[in-house]
Amino acid sequence: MNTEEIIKALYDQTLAGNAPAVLELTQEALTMGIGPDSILFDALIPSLEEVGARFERGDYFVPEMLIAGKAMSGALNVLRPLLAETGAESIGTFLMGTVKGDVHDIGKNLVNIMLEGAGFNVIDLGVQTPPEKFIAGIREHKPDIVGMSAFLTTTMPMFKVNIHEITKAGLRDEVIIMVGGAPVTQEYADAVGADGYAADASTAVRLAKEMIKQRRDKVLV
Ligand code: B1M
Repeated sequence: MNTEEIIKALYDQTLAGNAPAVLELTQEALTMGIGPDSILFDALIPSLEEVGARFERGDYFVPEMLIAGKAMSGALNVLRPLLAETGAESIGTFLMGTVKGDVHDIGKNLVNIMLEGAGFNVIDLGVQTPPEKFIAGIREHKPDIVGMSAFLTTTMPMFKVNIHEITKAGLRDEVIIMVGGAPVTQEYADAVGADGYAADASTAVRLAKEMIKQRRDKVLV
């Protein structure tokens, strides 16, 4: 198979939720010298976008979405060390979680991988994270940034609840709060009182670095 064929096969097999084939093709693509970012952005992510579109049209149901997600996660495990390859020193601690009521974690995991690659120490609270777990995480790990992901319009309001609870616990000034996830927008992030929003993993990394620098510069003035 040439590059184009293997990318197409990865796209098709992810769409079909064929985890063993996706794993095998990912390894084959890497052996051929195809970059991990190309595997991700040219095959896996577009395929999951199509899964979502089919779900919206009623052509796919939850089980199809689930197996496609599993196939993607398997490939992500192989790509993780390659995407996160770095010699960088830790530039800050990032506490991350998907909000309460939400089980989506592929996007969050991808952001984590890219953050680790950029030199962040990432503490992942997992999915369905209630406000008290964010608060306990802040007390325990003293992160520079708290990241919250939400992937459903019904779970996005948890950002506001979390920020309210963090404020009530007296911890709001200690941390930068960043939000993201497919349905989230800059306007929504502003409305709930977050400090930052990013639409994708690489923007999230850039913004996280910028916000940490701004905060440290402010302390030095
Ligand atoms: Co769900 N699901 N799902 N699902 N699912 C979506 C999100 C949906 C858009 C599909 C659709 O209708 N088109 C839709 C949400 C509609 C809405 O609310 N607007 C939906 C629905 C409705 C549901 C259920 C309610 C279905 C049901 O049960 N009837 C249900 C909810 C369960 C729950 O959470 N309580 C459900 C369940 C599931 C599965 C479990 C089957 C599975 C999840 C598997 C898993 O994550 N382990 C699943 C999947 C796979 C999807 C789709 C197909 C793919 C999501 C994904 O992984 N995308 C999705 C459709 C879609 O998004 N196209 C869909 C790839 C990922 C790399 O992108 O997640 O956007 P994304 O992450 C990006 C950015 O958002 C950003 O960076 C990431 C990387 O670039 N980002 C951040 C993420 N977090 C960030 C944090 C930041 C900054 C940036 O700062 C802190």
